[in-house]
Amino acid sequence: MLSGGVGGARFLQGLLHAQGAAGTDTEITVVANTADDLWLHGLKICPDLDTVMYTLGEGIDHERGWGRRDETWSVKEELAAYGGEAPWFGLGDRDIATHLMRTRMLDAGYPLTQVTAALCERWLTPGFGDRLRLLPMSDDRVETHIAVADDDAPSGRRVVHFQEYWVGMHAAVPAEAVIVVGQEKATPAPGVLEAIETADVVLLPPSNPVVSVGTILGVPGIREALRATTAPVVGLSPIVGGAHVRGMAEQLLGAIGVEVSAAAVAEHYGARSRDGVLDGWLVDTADAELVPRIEAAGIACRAVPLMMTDVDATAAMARAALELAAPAP
Ligand code: GDP
Ligand code: FO1
Ligand code: CA
Repeated sequence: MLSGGVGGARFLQGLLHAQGAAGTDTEITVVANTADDLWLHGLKICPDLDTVMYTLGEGIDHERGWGRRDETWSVKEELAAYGGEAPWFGLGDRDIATHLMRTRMLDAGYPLTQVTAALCERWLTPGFGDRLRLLPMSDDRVETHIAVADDDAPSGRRVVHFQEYWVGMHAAVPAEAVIVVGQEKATPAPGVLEAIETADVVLLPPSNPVVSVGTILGVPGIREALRATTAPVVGLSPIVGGAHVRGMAEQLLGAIGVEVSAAAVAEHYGARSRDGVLDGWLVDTADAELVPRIEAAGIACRAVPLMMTDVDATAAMARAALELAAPAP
């Protein structure tokens, strides 16, 4: 499964619930987006890796969908009192411990893949053993930046880190361009290509098509591996009824010139038979009228309820995706 943060993590919970006890021999490899990552106060912060890790490890704050539950913000308050950088970015005291551990291991020379595995010893191993593996999409630095209009700039634009656009500016202004720094030079993290090649099925959860799934597909080699794998590749639309369910996918799809619709996102990923990666695509029942258009694009398609309102609803989505991938005999 390729994953962003909140959307991917919630889908993963549904997938595991759908597997239930019968799934004890099911192995899931999650390849998470790392282009949201940022350095702040000398700490390396990996929002999507941490959201998946905390969610599955039951340390997540459910209201926010990110960061730790039972969190306190003393360090954040003290940093703000000093006029520290990016006071708008909510660094919780418990969360900072994760960033301190990660940063120390990175400074010691461990690649992000190994750092992530070490942190998952605490968060995932107790509950999942080696059934669930969390990999960064790459150990190389890849960072999403957004160009926004700026009348004071000679070029009329300025570029901000994705986190400043989303958290600092609430995506309140249009994104004029999405620049993924380091995308072309990045290599897939160890184990990523092999997981895709040996998978029984590859799932694209309803994650952000531009800054979560898009940045993973943009790592050289990953799109090719998806096109080459014998595993069916099935995705679920993050766009329902012509709108994102949460976040800023609408603004970012606009920046890359893709219409905000369940069909346009599927066409953007493309049918495997037409130089794309998808074999199947699930849309919400609200978008049932788009099914023929998506099938005409060479992608098998079904309309099912796609709102992850609770783990049972999400499990039903996961089952529908697996069914679309391998129709029962
Ligand atoms: P992020 O990295 O924390 O932004 O999380 P993801 O990229 O994994 O997922 C964000 C995307 O999930 C957004 O584009 C939302 O539209 C989508 N999303 C969130 N909740 C739901 C849901 O219940 N159903 C569907 N279909 N999409 C959802
Ligand atoms: N999202 C916010 O909306 N506000 C925050 O203050 C915030 C802090 C934060 C700290 C650590 C972390 O791992 C994630 C954090 N997020 C925050 C979520 C982050 O912006 C995610 O990248 C987005 O949700 C999109 O993936
Ligand atoms: Ca993200």
